[in-house]
Amino acid sequence: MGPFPMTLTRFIIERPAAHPGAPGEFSALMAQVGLIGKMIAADLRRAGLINILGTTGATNVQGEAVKKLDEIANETFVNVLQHSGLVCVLGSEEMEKPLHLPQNWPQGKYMLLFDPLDGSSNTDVNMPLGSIFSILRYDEKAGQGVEAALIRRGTEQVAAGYVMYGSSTMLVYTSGQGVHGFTLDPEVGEYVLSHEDIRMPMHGNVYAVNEGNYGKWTSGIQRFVDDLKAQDKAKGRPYASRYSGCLAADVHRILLGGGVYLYPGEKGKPEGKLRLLYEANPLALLVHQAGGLASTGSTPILEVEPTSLHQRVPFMIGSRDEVLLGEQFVREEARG
Ligand code: FBP
Repeated sequence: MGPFPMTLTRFIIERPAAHPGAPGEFSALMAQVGLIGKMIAADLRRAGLINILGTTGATNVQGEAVKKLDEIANETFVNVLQHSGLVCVLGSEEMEKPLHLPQNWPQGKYMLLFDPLDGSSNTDVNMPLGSIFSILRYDEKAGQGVEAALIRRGTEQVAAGYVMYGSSTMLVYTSGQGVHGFTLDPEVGEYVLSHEDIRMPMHGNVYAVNEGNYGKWTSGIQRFVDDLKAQDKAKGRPYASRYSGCLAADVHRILLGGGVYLYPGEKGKPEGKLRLLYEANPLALLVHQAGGLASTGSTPILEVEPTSLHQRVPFMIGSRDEVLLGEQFVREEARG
């Protein structure tokens, strides 16, 4: 028999220094996040067979039609974490208000912000999907309530990551000491270390953006994307366009191979589409830990002072060279 596999739980327990708070609690929490990923992956694999495609008929706080799979994924997060005893507050893309879990108080030291199913336009067409999560330590500012406790800068995250539902299911996370990827072994039902200490290339050759919105962008972003598409072999251009419709999947590709993903602001909608607390912040922490950058175009995402649970933010993330170039085009536009 070969070497005993490095499972997610073993990895965390064997690296206590690399994990926040009591390693036991943190590894238990990550094991719960892993369980959520397994349960959602199982639903996705059978989605077309068990009548869970399509919409519920409801509209969420984002004003989007709720997919049945969005609801199932959200319920899976809530059900697993409320019985964990580890998490006392939850904030989700699918829930207008945070969910306080008094039954987990005061022993539950953590709070979780999450996008239960990222890539909603892919749910019914068997394309990649993800779940994105951000872990904070509970710290209620006197009298400010649980919502205020959740609305924190990205630099205050103790851990973050995503589960990606692609040809294989992968859990990728950081707790501030590097970025590590685990592949779910369907035979054993365990996450096994497959990508230790991921380092993002400083420079890539792919870009991911919905170019259908080109006409809505400001000139700085238009010129940035034009530059990436220029016919200029000497400058390693044109870049290849790779946009999957799933942020987690596009960031996963860029984390491993370099490049840039952007969802910019638009004329009349400068805040863009993506949500700061449970999409941009967790992915920004990951990418920074892997040597990349994440920006609004002018401000590092992790330094954006949040004001509300579901606030949106213009988003640019990826290899250092590409994000710095994107910021340069935005600055030049601002200089006029
Ligand atoms: P959801 O979390 O609602 O899926 O929204 C995020 C997202 O689907 C990203 O995964 C993706 O990159 C982007 O929005 C796609 O948006 P658009 O369809 O406007 O290009």
